[in-house]
Amino acid sequence: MPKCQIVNPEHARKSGYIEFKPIPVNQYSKSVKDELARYSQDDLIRIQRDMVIIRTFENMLNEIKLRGSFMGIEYMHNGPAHLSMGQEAAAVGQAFHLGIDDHIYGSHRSHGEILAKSLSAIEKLDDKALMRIMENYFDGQCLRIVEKDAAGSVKDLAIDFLIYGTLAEIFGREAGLNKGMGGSMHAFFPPFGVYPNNAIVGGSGDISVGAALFKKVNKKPGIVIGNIGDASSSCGPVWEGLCFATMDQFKKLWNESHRGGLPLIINFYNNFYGMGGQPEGETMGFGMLARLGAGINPEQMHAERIDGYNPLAVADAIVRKRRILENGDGPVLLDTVTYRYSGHSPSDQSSYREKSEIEAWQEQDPTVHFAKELVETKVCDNTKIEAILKNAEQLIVKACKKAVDISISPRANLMKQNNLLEQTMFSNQKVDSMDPKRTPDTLMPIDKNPRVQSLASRSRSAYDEHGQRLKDTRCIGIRDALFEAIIDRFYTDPTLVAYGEENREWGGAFGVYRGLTEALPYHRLFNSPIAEGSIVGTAVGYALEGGRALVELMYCDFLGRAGDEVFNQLCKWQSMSGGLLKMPVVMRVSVGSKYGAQHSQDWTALCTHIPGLKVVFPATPYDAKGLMYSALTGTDPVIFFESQRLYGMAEEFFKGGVPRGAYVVPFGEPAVRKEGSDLTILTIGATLYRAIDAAKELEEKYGLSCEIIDVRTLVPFNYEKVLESVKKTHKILLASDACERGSFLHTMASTINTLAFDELDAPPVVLGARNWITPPDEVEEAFFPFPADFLDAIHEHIMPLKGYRVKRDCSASDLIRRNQYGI
Ligand SMILES: Cc1ncc(C[n+]2csc(CCOP(=O)(O)OP(=O)(O)O)c2C)c(N)n1
Ligand SMILES: [Mg+2]
Repeated sequence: MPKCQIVNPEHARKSGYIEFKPIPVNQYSKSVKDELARYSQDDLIRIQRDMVIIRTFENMLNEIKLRGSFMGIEYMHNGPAHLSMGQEAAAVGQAFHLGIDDHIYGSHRSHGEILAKSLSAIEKLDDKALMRIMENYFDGQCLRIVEKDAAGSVKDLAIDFLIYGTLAEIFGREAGLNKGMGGSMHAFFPPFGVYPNNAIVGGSGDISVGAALFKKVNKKPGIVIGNIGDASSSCGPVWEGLCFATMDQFKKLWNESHRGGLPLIINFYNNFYGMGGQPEGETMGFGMLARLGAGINPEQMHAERIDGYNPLAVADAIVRKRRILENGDGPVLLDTVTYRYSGHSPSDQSSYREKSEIEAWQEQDPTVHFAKELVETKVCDNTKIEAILKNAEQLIVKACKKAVDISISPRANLMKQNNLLEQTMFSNQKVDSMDPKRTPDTLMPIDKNPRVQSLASRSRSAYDEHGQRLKDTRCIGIRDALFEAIIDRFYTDPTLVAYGEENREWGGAFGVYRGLTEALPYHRLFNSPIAEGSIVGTAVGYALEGGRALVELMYCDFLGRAGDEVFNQLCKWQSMSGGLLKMPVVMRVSVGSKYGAQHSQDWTALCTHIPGLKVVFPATPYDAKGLMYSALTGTDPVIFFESQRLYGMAEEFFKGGVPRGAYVVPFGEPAVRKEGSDLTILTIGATLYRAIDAAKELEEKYGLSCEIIDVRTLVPFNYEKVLESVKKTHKILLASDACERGSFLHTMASTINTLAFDELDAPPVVLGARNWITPPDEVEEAFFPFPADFLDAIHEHIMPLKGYRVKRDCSASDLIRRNQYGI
């Protein structure tokens, strides 16, 4: 709690009522005639054209999915196609007034939105800009295919590009908008302001908030719209996103220069169904979706229900709501009424709804009714309306022929070495500043920072000049080393923001950020709601827009709360975009101790299992600082593990201690902490220090010389040093604090087996924590691997230690027993 906001008991205990304002429901009542002053004839015809292009596009996909052919073009499409026939007016109305700088994020049902927003962008861009976009997009790969038989204007070419690029993406072709790696549910095209569409229901609910945060923090033009379905209104990421988006601090605490609400519209395309369940009337209790905004903030999110069957009603709402956002009074919630005629997907038999219901909506079909109004108002005649349809069919047939033809539209060859996915799972770039032209907003010169000054007098090393071990409190610890790297980055990269729970006044849960509060304005360091999903999801959105985010989840035990954001979003957008987007997000998590079952697990295995994440776990201050530099100058998502046991740990290994200036510890290279010849011990994180104690005992009592290797980085990892060591020692024990079952060490052990089987005298042995809950601190010795466990494991499974008696049974039969019980 910032000290400037006093919690006054007199105010808090006063009696009264909260009052709600009426929520507008379908208040727009103008006709085309009424709007003739606002829209030119061309505008209105274009609205009709865009709706019809979308309808024809979706009809084509429906035919292909259901019958394997469209207008004589045969094709089997096995992938998904969530179609939006019936929803065109909502998408076109929304897109009409949006500019290139306005970004939309969407869902699995977003073909219509991609086309609508892009058609609107094509109209607004001049020929030169359009050509530049098409030529530069993946080196013109898509353009080359469509320009061969181009005959019309540049805008016509751009429309061909859009329709072919979208369809080729849906069919998984390399010339598709995302190199065929996104497919139907994830296709997008940033140059026209179309940002990632998400197959996870509600996925854009927090990602779009992060995108709006980026625009606000970095003063970028435009607004963000998060388009999500009505059934996503129950999802955690959506609720967390709403809470994050409406934090009071934007309007109350952020500096004048950045004060005001997020430039964000959370728009629910309300087609009244999930797959088969009905949010209104069945699975939710809000009565009407627009009510949701009412409880979120005093502005009730300016929520409204608007008629998505009238493109002009939607376009009108976007203009009105944009004004609210531009006045700094956002965000806004829209409940856009619409309806899908097709099933959830083409295979769906619509058993959950009456045919008469579908027909009732079809009778009000916007493509028919709007056309009728255009003719009645003499905007155009029926011949024009028919020509629009004919033209749409020609466009779609042309694109479809090319997209199904494997000789014109091949798929990416993923069998070859260094293929598209090998190149794009990580972007592996080094970028000092994501916006080098700007100077970072800070509150004081770095050398005036009180923590920087106080650290100046600390020893950089754990040892004094006589080799005496100093008290940790007199030295730079891991906590300080992290701070040094982080504050330096804040003074280099203006886009860098850090947030999470208790990040500001508290200084981060474990004091890493102490001193940053004085240095940084609110918009660069702030407390988030206790909403881990949105902490990570907004960071994803922030990065997709071009910024760098450093977020913290306190304990890695809370990873589950951000499950989808970590396991489906953070890790996948670089490759799902075909390498177009970068994901410079560093997520700090700590491995706890002393706090029992729900606060003390090592969940490295969960993260290393996910393709697309880099995972590091420093155990020394030198590495903590150097790895943090690597993480904060990289362009990939990094899960940065820290051990609470080690925050105060001083530098014992690097001669001269932690350097004062900047340096990088490259990802992937393990460190040999101690050389030896009889046995290799490989460790992750804090187990390093217990391995050192075990090695001492092994040397003193049993004459065994141990080589200790600290992995430092789990993903990526270079095995060379480990293999060299094994060639020398022929034996290896791998130890970490993670539960043994499913531990990442088993992957490492298996790789070592594969690569060095002939060198080994015994199988690589994995020593982890027991496969239990973490018990309380007082009895944790029975759980985590301590030196005696190292000796037990070595004695029992690698080499007998003369005269040694195991501390507890870890024989083969006990191993079998424990596995039989799943413990
Ligand atoms: C987290 C998650 N849960 C379930 C699904 C399966 N699923 C896909 S679409 C869908 C219904 C979504 O309904 P809504 O959000 O209203 O969007 P609509 O399909 O109506 O456009 C479901 C349950 C999913 N993709 N993601
Ligand atoms: Mg729905």
